[in-house]
Amino acid sequence: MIRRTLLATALATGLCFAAGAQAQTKWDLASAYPTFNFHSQNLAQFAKDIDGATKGALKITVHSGASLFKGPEIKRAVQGGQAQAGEFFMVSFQNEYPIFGADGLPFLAANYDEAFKLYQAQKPFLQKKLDEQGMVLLYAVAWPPQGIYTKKPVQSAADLKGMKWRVYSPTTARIGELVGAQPVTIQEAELSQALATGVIEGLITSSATGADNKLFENLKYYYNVQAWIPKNAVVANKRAFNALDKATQDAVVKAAAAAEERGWKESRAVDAKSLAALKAGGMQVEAPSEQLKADLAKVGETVIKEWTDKAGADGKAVLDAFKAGK
Ligand code: PCA
Repeated sequence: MIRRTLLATALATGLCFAAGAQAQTKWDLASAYPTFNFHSQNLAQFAKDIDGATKGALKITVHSGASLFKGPEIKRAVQGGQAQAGEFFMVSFQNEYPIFGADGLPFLAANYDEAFKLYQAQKPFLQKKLDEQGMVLLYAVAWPPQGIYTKKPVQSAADLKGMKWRVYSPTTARIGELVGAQPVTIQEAELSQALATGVIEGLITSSATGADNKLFENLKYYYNVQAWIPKNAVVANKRAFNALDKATQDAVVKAAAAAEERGWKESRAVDAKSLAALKAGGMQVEAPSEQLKADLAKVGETVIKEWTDKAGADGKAVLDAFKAGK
C-alpha cells in the first residue's frame, strides 16, 4: 500500500531514479508559442538555469508551440498535474477570475513601467487564486503593447464594423461587439491559417506576434494603438513544487526571478525589433488617427466599467493599488 502510494506520488511529481544515481526529477513545461518567440526563448533559458543550479537534479523539458497542450488547455493541465509546469496567457482566463484580465483593460497601463506596476498590484491576488487552484506562480512577463492589424485602412471605429475580428479574451470579444465587428476566437498557433483562409480580417495583438507570424503576408496596416500590455504567467503544479527538496525549490524561485527580469527587458527590445520587421515586410505601421483614438477610448471606458462591476472588491483593490503605486 505504502509502495503504491509512493509510486503514485513519484509519477505525479515526475520523480525518477536512475540506477544507483541520485534522484532526478523531470518536469514537462507546456507553452503555446513558437520556439523562436521571446517568451519561449526565455523559458528555455529558465530551464537551463535550473539544470545548472541543481546540477541536473531538476530537468525541465519545454514543449513550446502548443505541442503538448493547446493554449487554452495548459492552465488546467498544470492544475491537474498532467504537466508539472506551463505558461498561459492570463487575460484569456478573465471569466474564471476577473483579476486575470486586469492587464487586458484598455488604456489602463500606458507603457511598460505602468504595466509592471499593474503587475505588482495584481500579484498577491494572482498568487492567492493560483494557490487555491493548486498552482504556484513562478513569474510573469509582458507581451509588447497591443495594436490593430487590418487589411483595409482604419480611420475610426466605424471602419471596424462588420470585420471578421480575431479575439483572444473576453475583453477583445467585447470590444469587437461594441464596434460592431464579428468576433472569432482563434489561437495564436492558428493565426496564419485563419488569415490565409479569410476566417479573419483583423485583430489586436502585439508587434511581436505580428512579426512571428509574418502578418504582413495577409494584412497591410498596423495601428500602434498601445491599447494594453498583457502578460503570460508561468506556473508550476503545487504538489510537484512541494515535492522538490528545499535547495531545488530555491533554485527554481531564483531562476524564475531572473527569467522575469530578463523577460520584461527582452519584451521592450522585441517590440522595437518587431516593428522594424513589420515595416521591412511591407506593412504600413502607423499611429492611430485622433478619431480612432477617441473612439477606442470610449469603448475602453465601457469595458473598464463592466470589468469593475464584475471584479468586485478584489478588482477595486487592484485598481486602487495600481493608482497608488503610479
Ligand atoms: N500575442 C498573443 C497574446 C498577446 C500577444 O501579443 C496572441 O495574439 O495570442
